[in-house]
Amino acid sequence: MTDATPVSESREGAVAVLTLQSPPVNALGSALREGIRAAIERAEADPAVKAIVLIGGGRMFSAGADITEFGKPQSGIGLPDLLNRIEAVGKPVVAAIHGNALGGGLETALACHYRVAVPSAKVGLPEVKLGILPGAGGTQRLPRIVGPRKALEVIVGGAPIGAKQAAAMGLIDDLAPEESLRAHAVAFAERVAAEGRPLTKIRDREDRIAEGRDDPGLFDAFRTENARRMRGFEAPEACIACIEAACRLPFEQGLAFEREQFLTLVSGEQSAAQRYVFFAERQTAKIPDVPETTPARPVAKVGIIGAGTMGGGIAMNFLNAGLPVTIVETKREALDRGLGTIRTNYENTARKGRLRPEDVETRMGLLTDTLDLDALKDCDLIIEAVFEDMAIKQEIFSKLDRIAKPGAILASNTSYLDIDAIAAATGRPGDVIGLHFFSPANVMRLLEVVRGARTSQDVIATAMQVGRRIGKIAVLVGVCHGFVGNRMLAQRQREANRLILEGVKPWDVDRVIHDFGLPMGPFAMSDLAGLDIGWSRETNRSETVRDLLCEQDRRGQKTGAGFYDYDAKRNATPSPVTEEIIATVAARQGVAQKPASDQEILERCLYPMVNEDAKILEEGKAIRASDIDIVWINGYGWPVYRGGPMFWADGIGLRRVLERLRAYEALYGDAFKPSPLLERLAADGKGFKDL
Ligand code: 3H9
Repeated sequence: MTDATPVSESREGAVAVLTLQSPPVNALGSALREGIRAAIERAEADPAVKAIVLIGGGRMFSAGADITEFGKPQSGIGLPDLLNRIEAVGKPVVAAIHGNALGGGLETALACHYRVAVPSAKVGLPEVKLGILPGAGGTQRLPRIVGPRKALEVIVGGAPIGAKQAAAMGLIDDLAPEESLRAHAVAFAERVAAEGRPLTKIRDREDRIAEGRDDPGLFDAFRTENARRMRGFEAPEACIACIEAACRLPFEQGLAFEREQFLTLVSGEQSAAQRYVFFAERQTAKIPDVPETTPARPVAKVGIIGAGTMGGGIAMNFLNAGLPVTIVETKREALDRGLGTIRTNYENTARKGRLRPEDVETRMGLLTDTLDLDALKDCDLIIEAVFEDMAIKQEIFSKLDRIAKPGAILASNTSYLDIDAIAAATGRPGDVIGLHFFSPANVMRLLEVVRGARTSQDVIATAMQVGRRIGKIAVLVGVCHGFVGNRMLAQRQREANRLILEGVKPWDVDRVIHDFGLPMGPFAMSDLAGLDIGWSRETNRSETVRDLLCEQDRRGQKTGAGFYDYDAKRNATPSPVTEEIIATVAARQGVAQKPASDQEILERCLYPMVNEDAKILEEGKAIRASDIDIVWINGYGWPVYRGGPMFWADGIGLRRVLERLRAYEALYGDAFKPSPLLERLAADGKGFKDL
């Protein structure tokens, strides 16, 4: 056994066992590829070897190609050639899979003659999420083994599937007991060698792809069904075209087609952006002054104050993760309403087949409801989710200071208030932190973890870990109005409001933002959220467009009208009433009417956000530019194929962004005043990526 090489070779009787040793994920970089080739060729040449088992050392079989190698010159054998080489071996080659076999990892397994896996293993072709496609034969081999319909789901969907499901599809030949994969795979290999079974090469199979030849319409049907989630992305269409080619062309020609498509995508802007996002997401966990070794506090019991939309949604995250939750309200009716909503949400999910009916009860069984704040005394983490009112929050935190056990983490879900002022209401500011969930809190992946001036390091470490435990992408931010995400949103909203007063139609602003790739524009979003958030008749000043819309009970989708008119199915149409209201406000304020091109709309909405990002970085309210990108991708639907606002601005070039900001500053004043950081980077010909 030689451990220093990326592939260790050992022998079990007549079976050569080749173990991939490239931690942490056995990414198929050049050294590992060369290692596999050499080991395979040795085993093939050795007459004493009758069969070969390829198995992953460490946590998994393989996470696929080494993503860091993309865009660099290739060294050593390429993955497609290596896999053709494996497939051509004249002895049975068996892939033994545990952990993950993803992307090139699964493609490697598909080039083997047999696949054995433990039930907990996951297999998949997630390349589409990196803006590419399986480029080592995956689009040609998978349809030949599972049929084009399933291949479309796996390749275009990109989600991994469990080994049992994969076995049911015929993708896995045999399931092994969890604890004895290696022995099981060796026995399997011995058996097939002894039986002299013909080697099954997936490339030779024609039976499953017949479906695609007999019913070529299935591809267009898939395109139509999935148009919405594929909107704006280049890779999904290329994946579909390759699977279509698999059904149409001989294997080698199909491979050549796949290669061509792969090379186009991998050198394109979308894939560069999506690969950047992959690494950026993983960066968020790294906090310079809170090392990964910081001991976290145990969190076994959670308390939530407020059973409204946010409180209920937050509670569901913890229930889903199997943590008991105590939820507190001031009035019985509010509590019952909140609990009813949680139950309905679970029941709807169960009805759609995404949750087992018995799990609804298990999750509800973890929930305790109470009107008594004292019931939170033994909670490890308490999250306050009441109205955005500093006085109320301070009162709650001063009560919590008396009630909560020592060491409990006291968190606020405020979306913009000062965490330090909230912490000051307690005698333990080190235990206080912000946990800003995004609505709907049980769905949205973003969690802004807001560190106060005195929040202690272990509280930060615990909050980040808890975030991951409940499936969120946790991003650490500092205290400022609106933190990172909403602070940027405010910039866009201000400009969007100014544009409509100048006579640009709200639907034109929305169209430009939607076409850019966001799920909806600012006015459609306001209608969805409700225009009356923070508005009341008592305090109404009849000044803004929103004031006038709300006065007429145009409060958004829920009242059937807002900026848009809505039909019973909530389809939106532009409203002449809104146009009149806007014209009235513009006339009152004396706003000069002027048209704006789509380019101007886009720049005026998005460049101030980029400028604000630079200020956020200067003030140290975010650790790194990529964290800001992750906030906007996961909290606001920024298109991942554009890599986040900072990445996007770097792509345009900060000199150009600066030039446009200055031009708008001359027209509109300070709102566009470039930040010193942006000026400095532009002057040096640098980007945010260089920070
Ligand atoms: C492909 O295969 C193309 C082929 O079709 C065609 C080729 C011609 N490469 O996520 P983690 C790093 S494309 C390089 O924290 P987990 C990761 O950055 C590939 N590095 O672990 C991290 O580094 P650090 C298709 C990789 O247990 C460390 O490994 N495959 C790769 O939470 C640990 O990762 C995929 O898209 C990689 N392929 O999750 C799968 N993968 O410690 C991508 C990981 O410095 N990978 N790293 O921050 C994953 O989805 C997850 O890593 C996995 C494990 C689920 C496997």
